[in-house]
Amino acid sequence: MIAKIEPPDSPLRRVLAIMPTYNECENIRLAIERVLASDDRVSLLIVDDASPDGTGKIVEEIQAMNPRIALMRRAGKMGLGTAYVAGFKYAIEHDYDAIIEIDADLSHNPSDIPRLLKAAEDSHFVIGSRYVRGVNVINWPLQRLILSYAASTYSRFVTGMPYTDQTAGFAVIRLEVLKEINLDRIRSNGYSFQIEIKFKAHCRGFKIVEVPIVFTERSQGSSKMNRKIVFEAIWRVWRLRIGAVFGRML
Ligand SMILES: Nc1nc2c(ncn2[C@@H]2O[C@H](COP(=O)(O)OP(=O)(O)OP(=O)(O)O)[C@@H](O)[C@H]2O)c(=O)[nH]1
Ligand SMILES: [Mg+2]
Repeated sequence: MIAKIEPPDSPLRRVLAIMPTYNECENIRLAIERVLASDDRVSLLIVDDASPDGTGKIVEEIQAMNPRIALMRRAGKMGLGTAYVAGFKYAIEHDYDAIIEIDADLSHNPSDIPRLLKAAEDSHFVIGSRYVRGVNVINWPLQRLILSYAASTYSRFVTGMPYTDQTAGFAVIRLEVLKEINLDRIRSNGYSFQIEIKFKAHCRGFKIVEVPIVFTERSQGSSKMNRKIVFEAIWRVWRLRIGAVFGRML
């Protein structure tokens, strides 16, 4: 039985949206504009892994004119999980109240940010969920939808977490959660990173809620999803569960 932590009741004043990028030159301008327009409390950190298409260069130019944007450039493609961990550490160092996880490909609608932030007023972790009220995914081929839905169902079964969208990559996480988790022990990278972070918050007793969002398949650029990411998720959830049983994963 997990002891629940009291829900937070402090307002969110400073929020950092973290956006990992790899080859998003067609999307990045609009993504930046829309995230910053969504809510005045939001600043943006872009974590770019030396995108060969010049995404980092574009961000550098926009950033020079806007103090609400920060850019972290890494030497090469190191994966989504480590990009987020680097962003989480930046948020802790710079004293933000919460972070937003959001993709750069506009699959996550920045206009949903105020609704997610509202829910985070009395929750530690808000999942922007595709499956909490039916299936809200636009333009995915059926097999991709089945894979994603099956991954959530499988993860729910293995981890015991009740949330319908376990691999969701659109979320608000309050800093108290990130400070409590040992970020250096996060090992997963692809979809399983999203499961791992939820699992660690869940096991600590933080209040996690799902808020419905509509997810739209990217119209520009290409997906970084691959078989390795899927296989990683399949075995990683068992490792999380077994680690939790032996009390070693936190
Ligand atoms: N910094 C960094 N960002 C990454 C890496 N891999 C993916 N991303 C970014 O992470 C976000 C999600 O990646 P996507 O390719 O959209 O993956 P996905 O959403 O699982 O797949 P699709 O639904 O097909 O778009 C995007 O903003 C990518 O640019 C990486 O290795 N490093
Ligand atoms: Mg995507």
